[in-house]
Amino acid sequence: MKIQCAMAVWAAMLAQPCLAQQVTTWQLATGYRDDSFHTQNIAQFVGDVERATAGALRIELRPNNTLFKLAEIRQAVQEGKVEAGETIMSSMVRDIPIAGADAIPFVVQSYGDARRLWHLQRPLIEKHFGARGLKALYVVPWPPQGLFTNQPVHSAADFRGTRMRTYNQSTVRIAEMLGASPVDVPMVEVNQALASRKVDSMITSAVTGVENRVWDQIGFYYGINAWFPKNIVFVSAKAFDALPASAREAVTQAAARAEVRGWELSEAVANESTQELQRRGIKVGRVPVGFEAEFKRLGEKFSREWVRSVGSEANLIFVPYYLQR
Ligand code: PCA
Repeated sequence: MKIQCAMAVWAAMLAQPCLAQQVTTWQLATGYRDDSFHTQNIAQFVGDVERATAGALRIELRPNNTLFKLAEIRQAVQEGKVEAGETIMSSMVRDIPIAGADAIPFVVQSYGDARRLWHLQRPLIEKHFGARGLKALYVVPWPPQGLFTNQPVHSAADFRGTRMRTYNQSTVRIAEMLGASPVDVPMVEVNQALASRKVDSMITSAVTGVENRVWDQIGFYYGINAWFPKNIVFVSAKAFDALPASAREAVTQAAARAEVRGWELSEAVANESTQELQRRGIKVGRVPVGFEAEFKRLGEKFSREWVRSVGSEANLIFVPYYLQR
């Protein structure tokens, strides 16, 4: 009996340190695959946070649309169904129109431009996120958006009656302007959609082409640098505020590092994947000059429509953006 008592005391003492360390677990939902460079960057962020908090904050990654579909993730975090998430900013335009500023054709032409745009867009995103109980952690761009087609392109007329894969409002509107039918296909299903001949062309990055091994169906990639869309990683403000100050600091610092690392990764991946497309037999080149001019005119039309629909917040970004040039 005595021995049993002593053992119980020992067990309680051993258990103490575990009880003292309260572990918080968040889930982080994303619509992209584990092997996407964005997801790999999130995995490093998660590792940094776990290390810096000595395991007190664990973040479980839920990739591939398994928890929520990409376009539903912001709402799910807002409603407290999941603590954290990643989505592409332009998927939020119905609710937060200014989030689409990075998907306007031919405004941003380089990573430097993309950075300037983000500095101007960030305060507005933070304001809209704040109003919804969300906290933005960091943002990383996709490589520039190019044009993939199964036939060589000569003019805008080539798209009439064809099917164009879309992933946001910009790609839908461009398909409409070109006279193509927009077909919404999540990034992780692009390969399948091409293999079953559901789409003839798409605007996306070279890395998305590589990840989906598009070379069996797609013959041409035109580096039109249409825009640099960004993914945003965010958390419910309630979940964030519930952390002790030291853990909040660890998350903020790991997020700042993830942003720097992600932008570098994106640029490196942009070059590597364009080369990979070429190695796989895709013809990589520029669109004919005449088509480029037609396409730029569509881009201007798109910009006018966008500024009209977004209103005064558009000026807060684009007046300084063009003045800084
Ligand atoms: N890939 C994602 C978004 C932008 C990109 O380059 C996609 O095609 O859905």
